[in-house]
Amino acid sequence: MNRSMRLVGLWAAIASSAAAPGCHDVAECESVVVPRPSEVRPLSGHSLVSGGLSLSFATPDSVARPLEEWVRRSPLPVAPDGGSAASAPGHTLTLELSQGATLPASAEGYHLRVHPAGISVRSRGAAGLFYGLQTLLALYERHGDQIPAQEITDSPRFGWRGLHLDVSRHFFDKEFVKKQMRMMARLKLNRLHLHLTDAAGWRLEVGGFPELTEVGAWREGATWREWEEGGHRQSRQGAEGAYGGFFSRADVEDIVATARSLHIEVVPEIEFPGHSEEVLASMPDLACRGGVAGGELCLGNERSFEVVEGVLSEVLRLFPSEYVHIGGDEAGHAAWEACPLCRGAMLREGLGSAAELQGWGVRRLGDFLARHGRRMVGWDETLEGGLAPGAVVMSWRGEEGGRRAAAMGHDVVMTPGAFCYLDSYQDNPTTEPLAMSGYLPLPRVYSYDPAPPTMEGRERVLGVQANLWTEHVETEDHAEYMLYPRLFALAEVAWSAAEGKNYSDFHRRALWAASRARTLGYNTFDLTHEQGERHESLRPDNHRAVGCPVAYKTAWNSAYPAEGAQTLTNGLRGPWSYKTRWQGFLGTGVDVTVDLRKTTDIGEVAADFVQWHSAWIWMPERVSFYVSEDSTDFRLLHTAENGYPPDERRPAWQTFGWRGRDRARYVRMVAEAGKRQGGWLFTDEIRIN
Ligand code: TNX
Repeated sequence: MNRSMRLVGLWAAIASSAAAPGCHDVAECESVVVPRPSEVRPLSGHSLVSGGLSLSFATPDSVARPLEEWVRRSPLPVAPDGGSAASAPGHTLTLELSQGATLPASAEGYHLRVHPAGISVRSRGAAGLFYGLQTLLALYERHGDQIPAQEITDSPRFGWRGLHLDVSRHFFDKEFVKKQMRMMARLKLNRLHLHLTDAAGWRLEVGGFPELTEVGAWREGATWREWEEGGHRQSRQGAEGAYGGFFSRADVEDIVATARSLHIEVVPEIEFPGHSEEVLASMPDLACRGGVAGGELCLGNERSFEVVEGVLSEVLRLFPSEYVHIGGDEAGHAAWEACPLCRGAMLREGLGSAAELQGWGVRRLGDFLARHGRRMVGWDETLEGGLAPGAVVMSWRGEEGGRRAAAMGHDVVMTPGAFCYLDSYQDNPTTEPLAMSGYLPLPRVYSYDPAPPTMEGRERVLGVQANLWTEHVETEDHAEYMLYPRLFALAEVAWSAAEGKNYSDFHRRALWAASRARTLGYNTFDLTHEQGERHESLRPDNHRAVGCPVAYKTAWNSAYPAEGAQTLTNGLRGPWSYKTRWQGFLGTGVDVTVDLRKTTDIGEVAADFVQWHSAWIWMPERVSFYVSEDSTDFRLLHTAENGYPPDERRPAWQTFGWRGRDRARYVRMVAEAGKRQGGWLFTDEIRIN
């Protein structure tokens, strides 16, 4: 069977299996559309699309042609010759550009009418017509040939509805990118932010700088981890064992053309001035001179700006986007501070610190882009060194950067790690594939509000974006597994009004959307088998020490205080995320004593610890429990040795404890940290029974 026959067969199967028996009208049929439309009004009857729709356009040709092409390639049934509108009135699909007063104000909004007399989509803009078609497609896939009559009025909450894809840490080719854009379009997402460059690989062919793709695009180590553990070694195109790849200019043209047809803007990111080891490997003369190693471009060397502006010129030729992202995150300062050229630039420009030096460099690029009619976007660090007024801030280190930027009058895109980082775990971290630190299940993505009513400057929030970093994402299947269904939730956060949010309704629609996605060949996480939050954390544990005072010989770290002195005896055990309920100790181990308030029979003492390698959190080497009558003389009860391998990257939750028979008033726990980087220990709830 050839490919197109297979596809036809597949679509036929979808269309027939989609019709849900017994679902006769909208009031009865639960909507399946993701993201949830603003308003759905049931009408009576059905629209019959069997036999194919005939298309009718009340739009200029330039709008009609791409829409018609999209419809013809879509699963929507179209009469073979396009049909004659006059001969089959009930089978007409009319697309109309209109300024009608009842239409949503946004050119991305639309009005869709499904009626026995025909189907119409009306909008002020081509994008709105396109989104109306996406909704129609979802209805068709759900109901098949008989779509219950209804009217939908819909428009987006935000103009920036984004997905970020890191193609540097692992390279994903243009076919993969186009496939994800097709799903984005179904979800009414309209910005694809491509992280094209980073230390682990440069992914864009640039005229005039062949070394960037001959050297910078290739590394030793097929996976990011091998490269990382091997000491960040760059390779060369064609060298044995070299891993890499890049987009040729033709690839970019293809991606951009596809994006345009799907009403997506591709926002390219060129990392500057940090995360640039691959550039330094390609052009060693751009490194600082002071003998301190770093992954930053030397900002005192004019050649750095010549190269970056040369690269950006190519970027501007290839990407027609309004926005260009210049990175700006996580730049170290040590190399600049030691570098005579950078120090010279600071003196010359009157810059008091390395942060100001970075701000100066970023502003230069911002001016460069503005002169070419584009707007600069940067990660929230770009705010620190003083930012040009028109620049857009992408807030990733929590929401604070975004809030500050908005209050200062900058446009912002919210993409805080705690809600938008799809490289974190979506389910039980002990059984899921290795991911970045953090637990971000579907309900949490869905719960996010990028611009709550209380936010100062909330009108500055352009929108919201999900980020998929790919340090641990090595294959296409894995990337899709991390994206879906969480991207459905993000799409709904970005498109649908915050009022009327309802997770169980969304969950039902997400199950449907995930099953559609699988039929279409996307590898999604299986939501039907979601395990959910750590069970131990779900209900209070009413053990004997609940509410008892705890004396701390070692102080918790102020970054992870949990509930302060109450944390370890509040009856609540920690969840998958180490950021709540768990108390963090840095470099000191843990030495705490629980006062049971009177001498008590005890049969069990236990506490939990976490190991989370990517967050530098380790199991203790050993945990000893002591008892005492007077809190002065302690007798050892038990020492529990750690059995979990310190090098194991898979996160783990382990109980260290003792069972037996004893009597005591004071119970002391001493957890010793190993000699690991940072030496974080995270513990929670000392349970005594
Ligand atoms: C932080 S988000 C980074 C990325 C990493 C990511 C991993 C940002 C601007 N920088 O370089 O890939 O964390 O979650």
